[in-house]
Amino acid sequence: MNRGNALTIPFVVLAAALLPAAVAAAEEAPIVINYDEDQVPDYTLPDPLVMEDGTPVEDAETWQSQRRPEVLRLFETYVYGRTPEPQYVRFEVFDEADDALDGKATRKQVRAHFVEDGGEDAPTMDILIYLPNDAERPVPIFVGLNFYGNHSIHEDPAILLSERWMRPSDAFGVVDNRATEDSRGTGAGRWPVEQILARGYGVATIYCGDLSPDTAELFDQGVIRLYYREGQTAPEADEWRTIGAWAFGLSRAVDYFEIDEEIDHARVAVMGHSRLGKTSLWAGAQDERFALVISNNSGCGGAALSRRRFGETVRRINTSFPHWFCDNFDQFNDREDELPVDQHMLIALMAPRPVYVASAEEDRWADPRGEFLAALGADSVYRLLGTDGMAVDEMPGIEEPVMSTIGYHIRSGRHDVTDYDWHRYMDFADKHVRP
Ligand code: GTR
Repeated sequence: MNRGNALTIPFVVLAAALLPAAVAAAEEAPIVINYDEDQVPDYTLPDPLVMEDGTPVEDAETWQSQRRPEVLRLFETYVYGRTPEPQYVRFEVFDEADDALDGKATRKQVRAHFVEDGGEDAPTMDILIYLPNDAERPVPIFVGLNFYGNHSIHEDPAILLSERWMRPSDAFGVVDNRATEDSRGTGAGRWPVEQILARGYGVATIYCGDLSPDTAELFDQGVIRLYYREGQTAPEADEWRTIGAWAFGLSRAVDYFEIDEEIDHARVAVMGHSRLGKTSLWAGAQDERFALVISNNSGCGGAALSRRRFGETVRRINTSFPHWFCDNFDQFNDREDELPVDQHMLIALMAPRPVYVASAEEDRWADPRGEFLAALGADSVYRLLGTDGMAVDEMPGIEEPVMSTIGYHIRSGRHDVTDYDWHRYMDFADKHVRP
């Protein structure tokens, strides 16, 4: 660990000096959560097709060479933080079995090493992969991060039980921040592995905590600390935090897919739920090797428009999860209208690749309408690039999926990933990625 203790003293003094003012300010303005559509403030979205200096973007070339890099830089600087170029990655296939899941699948477990001789404490990332045995090679694949370890997504006893730090959870069999044997398969409801294989896709997953533990105290103890300058003890205001580190891991998984001849690295779909859906969008925005990007109930800081301030708000998310976004994002607490971007522009960064946004009716915290409007708000960029954009201009009804290049559905039920969601993602992939 390269934390310089001497450096922490001035920060402590500074924090002590600032604390009373910060506490007073927080007391003055309680965080208000709005669930009333009539109370959504008037707002104007920044136009994805107008440069910061006011120049209109009128052709695909200008989007690709000028506006797209500009928008990406704005998200890096003000929302998610800059991600460093990977310095060292080595893959070790530590498990390979062609008779997994009653002979239906080939299972691989691959460890990515991020330091040459890191010793036991070095951060590593384990990719769990299932490929359908009866599908032609190379096989297209869905990849996504999971919340409680690779062993939580299926009961297959051969999956290595994660030994990494985890958020406490009785339901997921986590005791003293570590997974136990009881944890196996506890997240399987969100990962219908056999159904995905039956439709001819592979599926790969990584525990997000391998990259960055999901807590403000330890978040830099995965890959982030590896990229600190000498003496640096925290990311700068425009540097990556947890969401950036998680997205980095997804890109490293694609690095592996590129060298595994059984996997079709030109047909990789990235899927994520909730905080990990924010991450799949950020990964897809930065890394154009993802052929399809899926956001499942990603909400604030994901697919939902920040300016609507419906459900979770920028201030609320930065207060509850100070380690997710870069520190510059705090400037927009209660000042969403001053953001140089909104989340429709994040979705536009996927263009012209297919992107799918999914909401759930009861998931008001994530603002389903705001998720739909952000997807719709990317339409002008998708059309400029010659695609059909989003086929509707009004929010569709419950379980009426839209399957244009920008896809969308809202299903009944709560904040979750269901078989309904997965089958729509596969329908969408059948149509756009594997026609
Ligand atoms: C909530 C958070 C949301 C969403 C969710 C999740 O507590 O406010 O932004 O990310 O967690 O990841 O399940």
